[in-house]
Amino acid sequence: MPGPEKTEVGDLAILGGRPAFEEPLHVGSPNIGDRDRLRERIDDLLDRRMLSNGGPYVREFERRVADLVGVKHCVATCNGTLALEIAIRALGLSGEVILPSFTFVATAHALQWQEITPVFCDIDPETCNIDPARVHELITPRTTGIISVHLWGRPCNTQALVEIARERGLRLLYDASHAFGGSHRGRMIGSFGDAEVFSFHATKFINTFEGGAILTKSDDLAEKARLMRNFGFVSYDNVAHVGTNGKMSEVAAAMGLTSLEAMDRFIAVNRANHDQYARALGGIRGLRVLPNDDRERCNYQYVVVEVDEAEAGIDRDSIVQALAAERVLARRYFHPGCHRMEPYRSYFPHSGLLLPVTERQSARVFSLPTGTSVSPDQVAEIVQLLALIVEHGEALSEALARRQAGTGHPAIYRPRVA
Ligand code: T4K
Repeated sequence: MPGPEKTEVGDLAILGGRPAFEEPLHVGSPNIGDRDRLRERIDDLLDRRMLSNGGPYVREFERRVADLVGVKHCVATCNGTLALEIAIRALGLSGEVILPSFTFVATAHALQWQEITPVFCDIDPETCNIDPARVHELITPRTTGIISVHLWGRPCNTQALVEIARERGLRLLYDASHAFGGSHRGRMIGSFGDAEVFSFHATKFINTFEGGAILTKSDDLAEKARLMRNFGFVSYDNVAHVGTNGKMSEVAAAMGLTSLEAMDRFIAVNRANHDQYARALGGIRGLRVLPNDDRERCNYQYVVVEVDEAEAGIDRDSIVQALAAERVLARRYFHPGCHRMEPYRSYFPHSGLLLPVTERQSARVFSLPTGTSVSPDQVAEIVQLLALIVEHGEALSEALARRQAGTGHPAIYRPRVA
């Protein structure tokens, strides 16, 4: 139930008012498809006693995803990180690989985990994706590939990247964790580069509880990835490759198939929320929702707001803090950039000097709750809160600064939620 409407700055929970929401609103609250259908599938897989290791639901899920993307092979995995690790290994990446720092840390960890050096590249200020013009400068004799991320589902400059990869003999892998269901230049994401990787984690708009997939048109790469996903087993007692256990379980695939059946509805809800936020926030000074290309297909699963502090009179972190007090748990994805996280911060302490756009953008953006668990009324209320926060931006900033100086607590905290 929403709380009383807030009109005065003193109504804000950060200044002592009652929180606007009784239950926290999350970024990444899962979308759940038809529960009866899911239960039927779970009963079926329990009856058949086939729970993992390439059962019929995983094979069906792979087929459905491959068909949707229009790519020959889909290799489903237990999560997106393992999909990245396997793809990196199957592609034979080694030495140094170029990637954006402005991504979830899994993109970098998937390399470092295999003792491959992640080389962080700056981003384009508008798309927040890797800037192909900067990629050139980072190529050395040790570079073997590029991992580009379709951040928040917004496609990378694939044309420029493929040219660089071709010219310099590099492999090109996309981390498409956010971009399932999207298209670019009329072609589905998942079909670009040597391979692309999706995440089907609970927080993604299509989820398999935990899950991921590698998409590729290459028979050879798909074969290698399939072997690596299952310890390298070719047959019962014949191992042809070093491998890991990256298999998707049957129950995960059952959830995935059920999610896919509701995909159009999830996208419609995401899009309605996105458009409602974009329209309403367009009227608040210093805030804007990053746009998607409406001519393309898009899952609209992230609503990303950019804050112009000079115009808004308040910085991003103070806004996020004020929202958290209202139980709106906006997220600073992907602050502060991988280069400021360990072990990368210690390995490359000065890399921020080469990443000015990353540093700037990672301090300006935040993501708002959306998905099927957020209603239009709740969106409207979040917008009202933002309007009040910005209207009293200067006063709020001063109050927060005074409080911080008094307590010594950092401005951002992770609220405890039930
Ligand atoms: N590459 C990229 C670009 C990625 O974004 C990711 C994952 C990966 C690779 C790796 O894919 P996976 O191996 O994860 O498949 C979350 C997700 O755990 C992560 O999958 C996702 N990206 C990332 C963007 O978001 P955190 O650290 O923000 O998780 P956490 O626990 O704070 O959860 C996010 C919010 O979702 C919370 O506010 C609570 C809510 N939530 C979460 C879960 C799991 C729910 O309401 N229900 C749930 O069941 O990473």
